[in-house]
Amino acid sequence: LGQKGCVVWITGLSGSGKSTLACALSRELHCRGHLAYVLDGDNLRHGLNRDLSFKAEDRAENIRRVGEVAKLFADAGIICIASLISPYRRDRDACRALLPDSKFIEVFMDLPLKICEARDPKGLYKLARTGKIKGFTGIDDPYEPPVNDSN
Ligand code: GGZ
Repeated sequence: LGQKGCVVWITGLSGSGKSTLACALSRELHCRGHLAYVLDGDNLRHGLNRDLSFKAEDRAENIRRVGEVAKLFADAGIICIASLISPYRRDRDACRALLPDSKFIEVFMDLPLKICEARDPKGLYKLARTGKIKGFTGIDDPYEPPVNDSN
């Protein structure tokens, strides 16, 4: 017991399908008899992380907190699926460093900005393009894709 706990960390742009994948993965794992729990960035920003903005320091703090919580779930033997934009490599690496390498699985939703923007499920890209949201990831804020050093 407790040996199955790990963190699946899903990173990518807004609208790239992180939450959809997290939800589908969680359902599939439950069907197969595993304990899984989703930590979704957008949801957590209404509770645990309601005090945080989208400036770089606050994104770092957002990710740090979720990384710590995800580690607690993993320690409890649960497969924790974290879905956050987590745009900075440094912040993601800090979460990875909390766990043994085999217990932190990074998943990159490698979707071009163009497609995410065309989907625009919440109309946020449109607001960002027209300057009504400032510092939107992919528009006027950075996203650093993972580098896969196993290739
Ligand atoms: C990026 C923003 C922003 C800005 C609001 N930049 O697609 P969504 O709407 O539902 O999910 C996004 C969510 C991002 O929260 P995260 O906690 O995942 O971000 S991070 O890891 O960077 O801390 C998006 C919405 O919040 N949103 N303003 N300026 N996304």
